[in-house]
Amino acid sequence: KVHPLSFEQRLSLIRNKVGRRLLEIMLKKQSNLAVAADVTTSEELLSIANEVGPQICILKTHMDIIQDWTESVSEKLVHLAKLHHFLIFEDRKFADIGNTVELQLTGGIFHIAQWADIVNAHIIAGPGTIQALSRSAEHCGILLLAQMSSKGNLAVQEYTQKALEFAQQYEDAVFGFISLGCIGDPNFLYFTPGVKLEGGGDSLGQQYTDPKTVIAIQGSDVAIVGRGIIQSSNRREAASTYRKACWDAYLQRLEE
Ligand code: S5P
Repeated sequence: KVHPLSFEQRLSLIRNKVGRRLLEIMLKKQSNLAVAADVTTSEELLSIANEVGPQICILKTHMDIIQDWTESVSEKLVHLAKLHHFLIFEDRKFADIGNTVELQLTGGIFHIAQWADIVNAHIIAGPGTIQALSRSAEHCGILLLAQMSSKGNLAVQEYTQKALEFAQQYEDAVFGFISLGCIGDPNFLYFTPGVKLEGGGDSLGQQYTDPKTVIAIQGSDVAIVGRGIIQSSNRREAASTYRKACWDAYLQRLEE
């Protein structure tokens, strides 16, 4: 299942603009590391973005866990993203009917469509979810959840195949997947959460795999690392260690 193509070769295969911009950033920074900044204050979120910014291609946010969110937080994030050359991925996991998703994407207090480069969606509600996202956020690239990292999750077999079919139908808007590795089509990019150098898990079903397994063996393109970096006493150094481990794993995949 793991294809032999390099990121340079994939550039011409990705139809979505944001996907191509991401690949360019990855190649320039030699980074296929995304950091999940799962903290609850805007001060910490922004300081993480600044600390790990130079090492990452993506900062992944959960805006709804920030206790003091205001529009200026998103403005400052966008500023840091430009400064350090990374994309912002709001991990909202849209999962409702199209009409509701459109309101969630553009309305509320978060106005996700105004600042996120990438958003993601479950496929449980059918293609209307994707249609809504691509219509109301033309400049956002979309990732579909094809597999999950948590114990007992239902995104397996036919469900995963369905996600691939949906993506192929909306290739202008969808450029990749949340998955455990490559699920078969090199025209998409694969983003894998549940990554930690030491492996293991947490008390709520998270299951960790190391970067080398995820990228070199399972064929994922971008590793999403949260607590492995966020809970480290030196986040800058941890991000640098992870960036190198993930990029080396990508180079190793190319050699095989
Ligand atoms: O299947 C998934 C999908 C996602 S997007 N499993 C996940 O863990 N995630 C997200 O990745 C999760 O919401 C969190 O932000 C991050 C993993 O964080 P960590 O601290 O466990 O590395």
